[in-house]
Amino acid sequence: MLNYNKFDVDKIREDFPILNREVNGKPLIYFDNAATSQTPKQVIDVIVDYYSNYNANIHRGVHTLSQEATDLYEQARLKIQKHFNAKFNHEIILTSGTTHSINLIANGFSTLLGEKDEVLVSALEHHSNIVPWQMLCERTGATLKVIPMNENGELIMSAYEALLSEHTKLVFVNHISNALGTINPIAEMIKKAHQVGAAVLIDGAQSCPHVQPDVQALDVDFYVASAHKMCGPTGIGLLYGKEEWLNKLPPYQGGGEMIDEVTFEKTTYAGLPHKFEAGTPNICGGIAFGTAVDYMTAIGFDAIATYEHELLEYATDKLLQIEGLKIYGTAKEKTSVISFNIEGIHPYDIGTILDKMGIAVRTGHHCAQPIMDFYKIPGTIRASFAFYNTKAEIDALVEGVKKAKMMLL
Ligand code: 7TS
Repeated sequence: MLNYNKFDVDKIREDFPILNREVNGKPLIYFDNAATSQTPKQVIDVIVDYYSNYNANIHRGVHTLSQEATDLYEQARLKIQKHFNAKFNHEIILTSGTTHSINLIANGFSTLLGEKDEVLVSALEHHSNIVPWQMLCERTGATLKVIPMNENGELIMSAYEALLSEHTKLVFVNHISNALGTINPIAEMIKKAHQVGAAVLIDGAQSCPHVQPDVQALDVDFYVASAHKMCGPTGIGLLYGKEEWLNKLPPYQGGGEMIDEVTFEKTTYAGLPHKFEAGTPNICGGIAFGTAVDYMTAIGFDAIATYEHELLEYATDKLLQIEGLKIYGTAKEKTSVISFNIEGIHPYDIGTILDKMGIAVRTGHHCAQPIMDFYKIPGTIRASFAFYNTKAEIDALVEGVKKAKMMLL
């Protein structure tokens, strides 16, 4: 087990081989962490070990390799259960990621909603927490309503309360906005939804790299996330669901692993979590997800949050000194994401010049077009920081933006 007694960014950076590479002849500065985080060697080692030593299909072989792989996969589920403080191990469904998890729930609710029902989505959502619900509404005739936001990028709680009624069956909101970094008041929102009998799905894709959610304390019905944003591999993520809800929902995909008995007349389904895990899963990814959780826990989520907040304040202050630079998303509660534009310059042009300097940022609408429409902009430049970034890298970003501005104006 790792032991990081004191938060030491130089020591942490040694865990990330990719941070040693150059891009366009310059040391890589990676500020696209909200899209995907980098992978520490502890996680890479587990992936290499899996394919080198015990690659086998799980839950079905009596042979040693299959048993070893099954044990490690199920141990990973236990680690994830503990991390999110789920009451039961079988409430953790391993999926291919946030998008898969949301679609699984949206599909399940097709059987539970009707024309009089309403579902609420926040104005701050990623497309993957909008489109599956629109598809659900098309299938069921239910109505999708939007919880509005203010100029700072905060949800308007009085409007949320006004939208809630006995018709509201589901509320879906992200814990943290990927485009603006806003931390939403989800505990309060869950409580209010439950008062009218609505279930709540929290999209934790952007929160899990920064905080450790306690699903029981939150009393949330569904919580979803992707491993690749929290130091794990792509193609694996989780759906936490309360046991009673998961029992109520039908399976999403049919196939091997999710059945109890199959005949041509009738098939009965397996219990949780297997009912929702058809086919051969991402075995190596699941095991490595467990290691990523171990890794971040060893660094410490409190230490991560404190350090990243320091980076956020430092970068906000420095960037705002650049004339013509505007930050979108100025919520009081905010994580280490800065979306900005420079007057008169297209975000894409700045992003391209920064890349020439080895600095990776994301430009565009960040799969959150309604937010861009709200601000009447085509997109932003987004710098998103992780616990392995440094103030020196932020200085380089600020200098890079200044240079780009000079070149383009
Ligand atoms: N929800 C939120 C809030 C996200 O930020 C993302 C990905 C997703 C859902 C989808 O996650 P996936 O792992 O299933 O793809 N966000 C981003 C981003 O901000 N830039 O690239 C991907």
